Amino acid sequence: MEASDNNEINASPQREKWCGHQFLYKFQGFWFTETYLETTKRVVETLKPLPGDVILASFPKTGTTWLKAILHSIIHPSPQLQNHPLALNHPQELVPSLETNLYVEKGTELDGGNKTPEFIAVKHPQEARILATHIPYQILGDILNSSGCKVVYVTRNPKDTLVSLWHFLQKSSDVDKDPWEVEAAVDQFCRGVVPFGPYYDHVLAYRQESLNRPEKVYFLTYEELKEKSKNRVRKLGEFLGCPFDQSEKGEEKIDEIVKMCSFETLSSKEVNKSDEKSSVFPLPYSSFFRKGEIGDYKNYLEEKMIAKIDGVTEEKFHGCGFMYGIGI
Ligand code: PAP
Repeated sequence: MEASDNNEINASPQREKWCGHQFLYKFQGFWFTETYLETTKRVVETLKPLPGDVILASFPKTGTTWLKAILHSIIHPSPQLQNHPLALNHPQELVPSLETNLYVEKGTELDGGNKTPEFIAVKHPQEARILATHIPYQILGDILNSSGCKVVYVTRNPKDTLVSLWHFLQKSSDVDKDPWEVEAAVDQFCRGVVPFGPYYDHVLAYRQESLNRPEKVYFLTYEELKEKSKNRVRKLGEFLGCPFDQSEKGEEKIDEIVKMCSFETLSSKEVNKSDEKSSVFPLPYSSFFRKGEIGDYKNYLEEKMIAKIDGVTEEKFHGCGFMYGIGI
């Protein structure tokens, strides 16, 4: 870390009003809520990934819950469907997130703090723990590269990502009193002023790392996971060192994972339908499952909003040779 970054840790950060009477704070070029700014700094200061760890990185609302379910199913296969971990547990509980969950309560840091949850405590350095994060590569990259851990990054087209985020925010209590109008959401998203934003910088840095070091970072999109589910699950298995055999049995295992982790199956489980507040997040368990479709933004964004986001996508993604995010 540069000396100027250390100064930034202690200086008052730039801030901008967001919705729900909250402010977002700028740190190393990215925007955070007050809580996540603090937890992100603690992650950066204390996290030491182990060589066997798998880190699921994503911008919020791009498929994190889905990937949590898939990675858990690949790494910890369950022979029984009845007692399958995903039949009884929310994917957000099976795979904890660092800054939005584990580090929110002080003392749960992965440095052996006295509240470190049992299932996350280090048992064997080669054992795979699956941990999730929304922290940008620009901030977490050095730490990720300090160990042999593997990184899976999922992204989603910007318009569906924004619409999903907008819906998610409608569930939080303060938004009633201080709404986030769609137009303001589009404007802030395009300027990058959303939690963990700018979205575009977030995606591009992980993508670049996956191009530089494909054995370290696997990059995939929500849309290809929908359209080529079996192929992507097979590739994830290979990347994670848990390949499926080429036999009929291997195919069956992939089919089972695709089906178990589908939106239809997961969203029908009692644990995922529950309106109770989640133990890992101050929102109901059900808030992580809404529609799970490609192109739902068409039902919420006006033409001029679509054009505005597409303009930024063209400049940021297409300008870098990443031909993604428009025409979906
Ligand atoms: P997070 O980053 O806060 O953890 P994340 O899981 O990335 O959230 O995003 C939730 C989105 O994924 C929701 O999209 P929507 O608002 O457009 O519907 C949610 O419905 C969708 N989602 C959750 N699980 C699945 C799944 N198994 N398959 C497809 N989409 C899913």
